[in-house]
Amino acid sequence: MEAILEKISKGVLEGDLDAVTESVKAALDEKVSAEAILKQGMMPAMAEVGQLFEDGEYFVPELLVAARAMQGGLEILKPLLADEDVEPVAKVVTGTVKGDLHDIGKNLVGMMMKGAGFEIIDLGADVTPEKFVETVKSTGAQIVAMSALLTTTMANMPATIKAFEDAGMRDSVKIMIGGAPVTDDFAKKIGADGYAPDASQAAKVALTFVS
Ligand code: B12
Repeated sequence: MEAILEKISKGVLEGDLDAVTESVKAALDEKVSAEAILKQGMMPAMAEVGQLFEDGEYFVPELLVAARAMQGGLEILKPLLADEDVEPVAKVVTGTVKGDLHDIGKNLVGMMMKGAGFEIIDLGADVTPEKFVETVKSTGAQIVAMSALLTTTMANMPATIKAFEDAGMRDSVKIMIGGAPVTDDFAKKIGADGYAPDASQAAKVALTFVS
């Protein structure tokens, strides 16, 4: 198991999409769980990519190919992390806030929530406050899950909450936030209803809103 997980890590680190998809498939054939592939193979590699970027050894092109390799692996794991047959417990609108293009963590949150029985309405990345509000209005979603990976775009989280207040909808929707720079303190400060540091805890927090 170690060797195949190492191959997956190396693939993400080198941005080698084919190596990642092939070794993820091989790991599943070896009966390695989707969770182990994600938590012990792909996520530590992505963290290392971030560190290399911070250290000035990687630049944006390396981030992009690593992200593409990570997304390729996630696509294969998707059906295993999200059980398609569950009756939806509530609708969740997911999106990365305005100005922010990071969507890997947000996608993972959506997959884990889907696995926990939620219906996901994904708005993608660079989502304006108005778009979040419009979508909740048109779909009747009960939960909004916002992601931000940049300290500069975190400010669009309170802006989105304000847009819900201005639309007179703040009391009819639960708003949860997350992303690497986001903290529980920040969530409390801006009046969000919930925060989670990772995707599996995000699904647990969402469940507390409906139980
Ligand atoms: C991949 C990546 C990119 C890719 C994104 C591709 C994509 N499709 O997502 C690309 C190349 C596009 C990119 C661009 C940039 N990036 Co970038 N990027 C990263 C990197 C390496 C990994 C992010 C990632 O996917 N992590 C893996 C996922 C699984 O983790 P995660 O997102 O944190 O999500 C988890 C939790 O946070 C949580 N979570 C996430 N969302 C939510 C939502 C809710 C509701 C909840 C409850 C939980 C939750 O659950 C997730 C799963 O467990 C990080 C480094 C890092 N260590 O984070 C830098 C990083 C975020 N990027 C950074 C920067 C500076 C940039 C650029 C400005 C670079 C540039 N000069 O152009 C641009 C900005 C573009 C833009 N406008 O958004 C900085 C941000 C610094 C800061 N403090 O603001 C970082 C931290 C790198 C660094 N160390 O300097 N980037």
